[in-house]
Amino acid sequence: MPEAVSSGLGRNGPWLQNRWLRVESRQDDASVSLVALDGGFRPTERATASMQARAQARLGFEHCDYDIQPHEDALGRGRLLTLIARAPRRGLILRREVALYDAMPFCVTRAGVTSEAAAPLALDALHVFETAAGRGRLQLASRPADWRIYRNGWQSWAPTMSFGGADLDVRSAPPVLAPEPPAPSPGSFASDDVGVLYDPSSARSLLAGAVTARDFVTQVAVDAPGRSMDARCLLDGITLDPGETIWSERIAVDVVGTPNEQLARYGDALGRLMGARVPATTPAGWCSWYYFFTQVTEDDILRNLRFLEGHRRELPVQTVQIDDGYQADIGDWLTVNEKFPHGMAWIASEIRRAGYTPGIWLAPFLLAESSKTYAAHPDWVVRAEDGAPVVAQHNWQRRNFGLDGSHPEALTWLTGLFQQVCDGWGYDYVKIDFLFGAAIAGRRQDPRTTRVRAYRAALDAVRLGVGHQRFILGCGALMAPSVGVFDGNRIGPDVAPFWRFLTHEERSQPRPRPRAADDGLSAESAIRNTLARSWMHRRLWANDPDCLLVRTDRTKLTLDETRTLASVIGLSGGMMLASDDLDRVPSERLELISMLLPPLPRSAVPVDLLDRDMPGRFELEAEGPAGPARLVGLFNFDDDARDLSAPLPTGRWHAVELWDARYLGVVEHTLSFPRVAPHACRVVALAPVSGEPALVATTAHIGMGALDVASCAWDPDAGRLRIGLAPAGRSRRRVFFASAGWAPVEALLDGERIELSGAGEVRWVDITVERASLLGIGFDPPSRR
Ligand code: 9PG
Repeated sequence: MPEAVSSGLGRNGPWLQNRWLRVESRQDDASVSLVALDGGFRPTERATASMQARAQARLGFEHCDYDIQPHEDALGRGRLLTLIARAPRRGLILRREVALYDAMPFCVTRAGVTSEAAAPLALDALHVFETAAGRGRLQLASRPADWRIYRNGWQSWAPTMSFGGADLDVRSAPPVLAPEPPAPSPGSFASDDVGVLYDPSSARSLLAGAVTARDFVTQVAVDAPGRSMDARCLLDGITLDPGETIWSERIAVDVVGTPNEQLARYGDALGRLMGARVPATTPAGWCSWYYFFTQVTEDDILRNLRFLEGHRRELPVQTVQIDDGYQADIGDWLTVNEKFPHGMAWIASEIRRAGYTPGIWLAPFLLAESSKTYAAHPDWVVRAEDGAPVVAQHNWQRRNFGLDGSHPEALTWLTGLFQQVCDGWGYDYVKIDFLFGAAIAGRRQDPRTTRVRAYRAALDAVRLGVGHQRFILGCGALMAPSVGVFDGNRIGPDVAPFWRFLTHEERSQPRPRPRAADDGLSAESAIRNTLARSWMHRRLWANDPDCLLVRTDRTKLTLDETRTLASVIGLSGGMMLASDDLDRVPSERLELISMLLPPLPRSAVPVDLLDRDMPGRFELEAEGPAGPARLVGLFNFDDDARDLSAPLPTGRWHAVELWDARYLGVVEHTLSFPRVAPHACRVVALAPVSGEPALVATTAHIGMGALDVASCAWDPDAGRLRIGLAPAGRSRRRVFFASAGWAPVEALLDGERIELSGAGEVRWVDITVERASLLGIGFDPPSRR
C-alpha cells in the first residue's frame, strides 16, 4: 500500500509530499522546488511560472493565494496544489497547479491565465517550469561543461541524442518553428516535448516533459553555462478573450532515479494521458522504398509478394507496404501513374489474396505546387504573413505546401481520401508521411488554432477516414502530439545502404569525417535515434526504427555494419520492416531478417544513453519461459577498433555470443571484448550458472532463446534435459546447454539421434528446425564418471 500524499504549510508557502518527492512552493512568486527524498537531490531552489503576451513584458506571479484539494486523474490519486495570483492592473488571473500522486515519483504542473480585461490579448508562451535567476539557478555537483543533456527532436527524423554541456545543439529546420530559435550557442539546447539534464558527478537527473500535447508545442530549453532550464509551451499568438482561460500543457517534472527510469515513467504517463494505441503485437512487413524508391513498379511489388509467399516459414511478416511512387502527384493520391497499370485496388487484392495486409504510403499533409488538388484549392495551405504559401518541404523537384488543418474543407477531403484508400481500394495499413507539413508556422484559416491543434485536427480527420481497426504508421511526424492517433511511428531519420553520408570529396580522404549530430539519411543516424528513442516503444505506439537492409547489391554496408543494424533493430523490439529486392538477397542474408521475426515483446534499454551521443550498451532483461536471463548488445560506434565492456549484475554467468555462435565461458563482474572492429557489435546472452543441467542460449533469433524456446525442463531421475523448440527465427541454429557436472551422452531431436559438439561445461548441438520440435539431451550422473 503506497502511502498517500501529505501536505502542509511551510515558512514560505504550502508543500506536498509523497514517499519519493517533496514539493515546496512559495507564495511570493508561485515558484516550486523539488526534493528527491532518497539523498536530497534538489536541482533548483526556485522554478517559476510566467506568461508572455505579445509585445509585453513577461508577467509572473506575485502574492499568491493557495488551495489544496484531493485530486484524481489517469495517473492516479493524489493532491492538487493551486497557486493563484491576480494582476489587477492588467485584469489577469494567473494560476499554477501542481499535482502530486500517491504512487508516482514525479509531479505534474501546468500554468493558466484567465482574462478579466476588456480587450483580447495575444499570447506567445506560458513558461511552466523555469529556473529563476539567482537562487533558482541549477545547482549540480559537476561543472556545467560536464553536464549531459538529452535532447529530443521535434519530429520523426529529427536528431535525438544526449549532448555535453559545452556542445553545440542542432537546429530544427525552418520554417517549422516560430519564433525561429536563435542560432545555438555552446551549451544551449532546445529539446522538444521532453528534456533530461544529467549530472555525471552525482549520477542524479532532472526530467521535464509534456504529458499532454493537444494544443501547444512544448520545448524544454537548457542553458548549461547559464545554469538554467525552461519548460515552456508556445502559444502561437492565439488570443485570450475577456472571460476566457487558457491552460498550458501539463508538464511532468521528475528528480528521482536514473534518466532511463525517468524516460520510461514519462513515456508511461504521456501514453496514459493521451490514450496511446499500442498494437497487441508489434508488426513486421516488407516496404518498397529503400530498394526501388520512386521508380517502383507494379511488377516489383508482385515479385516481392511472390517471394514472401514462397518463404512464409522463413519470413513470417504480415504487411506488404507500397511506398512513394504510385501516385500522379503529391496531393493527387487517387490518380495513379502508368507504373501501376492495374490500379491500386487490384494490387491490394493481390496482396490480400496472398495472405498479407496491404499497406500504402501517402504524404497527406503536403500539396505539391504542381498538383491538381492545390490548383483547385489554393486556400487549403498554410500561408505566410504576406499571403504566399509556406514551403513545408522541397522534394520531388518541386515545392510542397503544408495543409491547413483548421480548414473544414481540407479536413473533409482528408477523411474522404482515406475512406477511398482503405474502404475503396482495400488498404488496411497506411504509412502517412511528411506529417509535419500540417504543423509548420504560418497563418491558418482559423486564427484561434495553433500548430498542434491544426495538426491534431488533420490527424483526427485521417483516423476518421481510416477507421479504428486499421493500422496507421506515422512518419515525418510530431512526437508527443501524435500519441493516441498512431499505432506505429517512425522514430528516426531514413536508413540508407551506407554507414554515413559522405560527399565525393569526403570519401577521398584517408579517414572518414566524424559523424555530425545533424547527419541525416544513414544507417548510423537511424541507429542513433533507434537507441535514443527506445523508451517510446509500446508506451506511445510501436516504434518503427526504419527498415532493415541486408542485401549485398546496391549497398556499401559491410557485414559488420549490417549485423549492427540488425542487432539494434532487433533488440529495440521495434517494427521489423525489410526493404530489399528479396529475389536478390543471398540466403545467409535472408537469415538476418528471419532472426528478427517475430520482434521481441519489449525494448532493450540504452544503459549509457546520457553518457555519449551514441549509446554503446543496449541491454534487456529477458522474460521468455526458458531463454537466457539477460541480453547485452555491445556496439563499437567509433571509426577505430576499440575494446568493449559492460559491468554485469551480481553472480556467475554462462555467456554466449550470437554472431560468432560461441560460448565465452563463465563471466563475473565484467563482460569484455578486446579490439572490436569499427561499427561492429557483440550480442551476448547470459544464463546463470546453476547446479543443474540447463539451456544457456540459442542462435536462432536475436532473443537467443527468448522466443524460439517454448519450454525447458530438467528431469534428474531420467537424467534428461528436455528443450521444446519453437519455430521462431531462422531454422539453422546452435543450441548451447550447461551440464552442471553431469556427463552428456546423447542428444535426440524429435527422437532422432544428433551429434553433440564441444567439450567441458557448456556444449552445443547444431540443428535445423522448421517446426516445433523436442530436443532431448541425455546425461550420466556425476557419480558414474
Ligand atoms: C518516400 C520516403 C520514404 C521514407 C520516408 C521519407 O528531405 N527529404 O527530401 C526527404 C525525402 C525522403 C524522406 C525524407 C526526407 O523519406 O522517411 O521512409 O517513405 O519519404 O518519399
